Amino acid sequence: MGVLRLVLGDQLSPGLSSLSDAKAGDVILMAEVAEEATYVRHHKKKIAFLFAAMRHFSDELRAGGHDVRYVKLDGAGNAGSLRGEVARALEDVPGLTRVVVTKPGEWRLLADMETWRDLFGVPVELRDDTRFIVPLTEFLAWAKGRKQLRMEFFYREVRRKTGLLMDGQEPAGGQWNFDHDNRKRLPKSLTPPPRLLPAPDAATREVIALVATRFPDHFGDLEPWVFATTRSGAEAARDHFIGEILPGFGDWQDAMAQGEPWMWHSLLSIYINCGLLDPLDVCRRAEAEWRAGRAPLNAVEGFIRQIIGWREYVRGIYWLTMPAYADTNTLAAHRPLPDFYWTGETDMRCMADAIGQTKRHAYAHHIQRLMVTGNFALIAGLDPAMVNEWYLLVYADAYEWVELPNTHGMALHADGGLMASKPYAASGNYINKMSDYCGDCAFDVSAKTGPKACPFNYLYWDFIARNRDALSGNPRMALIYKALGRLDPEALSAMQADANAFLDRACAPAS
Ligand code: FAD
Ligand code: DLZ
Ligand code: SF4
Repeated sequence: MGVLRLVLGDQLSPGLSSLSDAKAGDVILMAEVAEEATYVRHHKKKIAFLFAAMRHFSDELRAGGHDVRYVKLDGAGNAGSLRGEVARALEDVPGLTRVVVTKPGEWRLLADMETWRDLFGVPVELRDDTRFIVPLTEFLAWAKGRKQLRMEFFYREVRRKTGLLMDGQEPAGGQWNFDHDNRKRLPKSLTPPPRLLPAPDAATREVIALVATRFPDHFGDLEPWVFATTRSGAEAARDHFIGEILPGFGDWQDAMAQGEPWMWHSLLSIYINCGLLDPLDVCRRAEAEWRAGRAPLNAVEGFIRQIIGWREYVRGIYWLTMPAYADTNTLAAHRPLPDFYWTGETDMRCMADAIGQTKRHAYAHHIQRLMVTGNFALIAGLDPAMVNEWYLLVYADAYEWVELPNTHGMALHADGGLMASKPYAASGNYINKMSDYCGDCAFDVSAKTGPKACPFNYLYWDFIARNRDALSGNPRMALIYKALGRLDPEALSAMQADANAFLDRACAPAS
């Protein structure tokens, strides 16, 4: 009487709830399946990373004495879906009478799993994912009855709950948040530090070849390889970040520089989200650096806030609001995605840089995702469903529970302001302030209209004018609508005409 325990590609944690009572006679199923790789056409590097990490984790489980049924993508009889592989395992292995799985991070898969009991005629137990710091029931209790679900207040609760950066009842350093110290532009004299970018091992090379053959038309490059695919490799990346990079994380958190994809960011989301690293453990190690005097508080607080604040918060928002959340489109944005989101070929230097590195590495840091590609999508009025799909497939750390609230809510304001009290809309001025992109751009960041004008400038004012009904009642937008009122009507019309002409060209279907 054994149990079939399904472990998904982003559940590579030995402490997983579905494994907590595993015993002799049970079978752990892991499966590389076409359906998960193609329901959105994931970046080649993302698929290769996950398959390689899954293969290494199956070795870890076997070394721990478990019986693992690992189905490779090109394995004989691969059913092509998780559902199909569970059915095949129940058929092939005698004596399996139950299925246990930790709940997935995407609503579509959870909805599917909820049909499995009827489909297979055996009990299917869906267990909570306990790898988060705040159980969903706690988040739902926090959210209940609140008019506004602001991350900052949630974050303070998690600081108190975990004791991270607390001196008794008070926040360390006397402040909860040191963000105002974290908005520096990178001086020309400073170069970001070199990073630990592991070469692929044999298992990873095998998977890279498999992905190249099976998914040649998917977005993105397989080379150069930049990710660890083992737990020890992820731990080395963590230790390298915490020991060498973390002290600069705060100062340069919002800065961007041409040809510098990593800056002082941790590059750890990919490992945390698939279970190779534990989020609370990473935060405790970061705190220890501050307590030992090796990293400043603005860096450590900023880093910890992203993990125990933003990461936990967006997960709560996702499960609180799905599935209706994905269908909202409160700014009625309907333009299709311009082709340059796929090719990176545009004269806008900032967009070309952010999309180019996304193609190369399946990575862009937060400010590029929010204030370059996200900001463009927002002010251009791109269709949220298309933008969400893009973000879900291009980044190696993307699963819908984390990608959707960040894109739909934070970047696109498509949820009517549930997540962000005002849209993160900005003109070229913001990008110029935080980067060195504009100096080398074909467009002029100080020009507002005409063929040389920075598109972010006229798109920004077109966005503000277009959404007057939806946004002008927001007190945080009052100054902007005052400024709109002061604009010379002819100048505004010229910007609106430029915006429409630009978007008609950019969003035209490829011939
Ligand atoms: P760092 O800048 O070093 O931050 C440290 C850690 O904090 C990250 O590893 C991550 O675990 C966490 N973190 C930081 N910001 C966020 C956030 N807003 N939400 C959740 N966790 C956060 N993050 C994802 O993990 N997956 C996504 O699919 C994803 N999509 C995004 C889409 C958009 C439009 C935006 C604006 C942000 C998105 N983010 C996403 C959040 C953030 O950009 C990434 O977590 C971060 O860039 C990952 O790189 P890093 O590990 O170097 O992060
Ligand atoms: C993202 C992904 C990919 C590309 N492939 C697989 C796979 O073949 N097998 C698997 O178990 N999981 C895969 N995943 C991760 C799942 O899509 C992920 O578990 C769900 O989206 C829920 O977060
Ligand atoms: Fe981007 Fe405009 Fe600057 Fe060019 S001028 S890099 S388009 S912000």
